Amino acid sequence: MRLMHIADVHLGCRPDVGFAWSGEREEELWSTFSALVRECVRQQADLLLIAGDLFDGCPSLRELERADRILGSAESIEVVIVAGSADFLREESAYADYEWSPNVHFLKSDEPESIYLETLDTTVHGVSYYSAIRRDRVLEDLVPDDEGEIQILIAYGGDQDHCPFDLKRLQRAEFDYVALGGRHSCRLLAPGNIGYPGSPEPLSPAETGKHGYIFGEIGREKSRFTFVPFSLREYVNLTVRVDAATRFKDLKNKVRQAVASCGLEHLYSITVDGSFPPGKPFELDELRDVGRVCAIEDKTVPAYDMDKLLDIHRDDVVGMYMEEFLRKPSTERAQQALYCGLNALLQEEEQDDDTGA
Ligand SMILES: [Mn+2]
Repeated sequence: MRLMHIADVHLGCRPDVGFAWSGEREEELWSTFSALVRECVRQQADLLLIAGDLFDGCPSLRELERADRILGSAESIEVVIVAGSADFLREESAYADYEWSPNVHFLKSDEPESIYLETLDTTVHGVSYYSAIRRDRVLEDLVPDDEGEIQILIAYGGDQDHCPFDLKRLQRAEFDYVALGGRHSCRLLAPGNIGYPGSPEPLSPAETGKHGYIFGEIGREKSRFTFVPFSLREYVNLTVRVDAATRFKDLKNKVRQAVASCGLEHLYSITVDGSFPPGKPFELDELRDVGRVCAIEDKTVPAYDMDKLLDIHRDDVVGMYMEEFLRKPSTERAQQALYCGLNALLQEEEQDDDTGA
C-alpha cells in the first residue's frame, strides 16, 4: 500500500502580507495543493492522509468546494482528513457538515474514531479539534484494532497545548504508520514510521529549508517512509560581509549573485555584517530590488580606529566615554551603545567645529 502524508497546508493563508508577491503566494498554496494531489495519482498512491490544518482558519463554503473539487478529482485515491488547531471545527460552520466527495473521509469527531477502507484492507484512526488548544492526552490511548490488515493513526499535536503525547507510548502502540500534523517543518521520528511532513509550502521567513510531503510504502515484510521536497519556494537566510573598503555597488553585486545562484524564485532575509566607513553607512534598503527580499538586517558597525580615537581624545568627554565602555566585557548590545554614543559625540564635535564654537 502506497501513501502520501501531508499536513499544515493552511489554505487561505496569505504569507508575507504587505509584500508585492503576497497575493501570488496565497494562490500558490492552492496550486501546490493541487499539484500534490496530481503527484499522488502519478505515484500511484492508494491513500492520502491530511493530518490537520488543511485550512488556515474555519473555511468558507467556497474554500470547501474548491478543496473538494481538487480531492474529488483523484477518485482512485482514498483521502482521510482530520481538523487541527488552526482549522478547528465550529459546530455551526459549513466545515462541520460539508458533504465531501465519496473518496474523501473526514474524521470529524472530537472523540477518537476510525474508518475501515475495504479496498485497502486498512483502518485509519483519528480525532479532530473543536478548539485551538486541546491539552488532553487522547492520542496516547489509541491502539490498533483487528479490523484492517494495515493500521494507521492520523493525529495532530505533540506539544503541551496540542494533544501532548509520550513518543514511547505512541511507538509501543505499534501502528504501521503515525501521520502527525502541527509542525511546519518536516521531522521523521524513530523508528521512521512516525512523522510530521511539515507545510508543503513555507508560510513565514522563520520556516527556512525544504518543504514537501512524506511518501510511504507499507509492505508485509518491510515499510519505508521518506520526505520528498516539493515546495515552489523556500525562505533563505543570506549573510554578506562587508568592510570599510567595500563599495555599495560591489555589495549589491555580491547579493545579486548569491540570490541568482540560490534561485530567484526563493524569498530572502538578508543580513549584512561587518563595517562601513564612519559617517557613511550603506543604504541597505536599496538591496530590495535584487529579488524577493522579505527582510534586511543591518549588523554593520562604523569602522572606527579605536586606538587612534582614544589617543586623540585622551583628555575629553569622548575619551572618557570610550574608556567607560572598553573597561567592561563587550556584548553585542554594549557595542551598539558604544557606536551610537560615539557617533553622536563625534557629530556634535564636527558641528561645533563648523559653527566655530
Ligand atoms: Mn499549522
